[in-house]
Amino acid sequence: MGSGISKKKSNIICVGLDNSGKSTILNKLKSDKEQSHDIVPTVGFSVESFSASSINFTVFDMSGQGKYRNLWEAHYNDVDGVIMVVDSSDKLRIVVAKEELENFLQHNDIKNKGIPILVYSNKMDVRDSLSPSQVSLKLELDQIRNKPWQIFGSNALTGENLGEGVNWLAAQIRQYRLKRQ
Ligand code: G3D
Repeated sequence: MGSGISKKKSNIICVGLDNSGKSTILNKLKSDKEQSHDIVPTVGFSVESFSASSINFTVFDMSGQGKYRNLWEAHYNDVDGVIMVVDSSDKLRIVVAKEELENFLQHNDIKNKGIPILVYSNKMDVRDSLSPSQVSLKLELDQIRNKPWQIFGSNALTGENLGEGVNWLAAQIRQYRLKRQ
């Protein structure tokens, strides 16, 4: 039974403003053989597939460009988990990131689902960047009532803490599935 669950494909969407580090994170999370060394800048929308923690992830990588919004909103109805990437060194645009997260959480296809939200407080290596608890306060994560969430400080360049985050997400998705069976 366990393997049946872990083999089921999960749809993870990755959200975050442009330049937050989404492409770098996704490339790091891919297995070494799949890893592309030329990171292609995110242009609006791309679909990435990779596996981690025995769960297959399909990732919709979105940029902050509004014109692609309808395209990625179409994938909201079968989403199992969310990765939100925040640039912890960009203290100005974290306000915009908060608005994006708020809008996302209020979306009809999302608001009543208990899907897990993983937040990477990325670029923690940058001097004077915000700590994960500061980012958590700015994003008002404690206002999220009906979804499990967790924030991890990450450095996408070295990969530090990326695995921890994804393991948390994978465990949450398994629990969510078990609850609904
Ligand atoms: P995006 O896909 O969200 O738009 P990218 O973001 O993955 O393209 O990353 C944007 C820039 O931030 C890249 O730099 C990338 O190397 C850098 N970056 C990503 N994660 C980290 C991190 O954890 N620490 C630091 N210091 N930099 C990071 P360039 O210079 O290629 O634009």
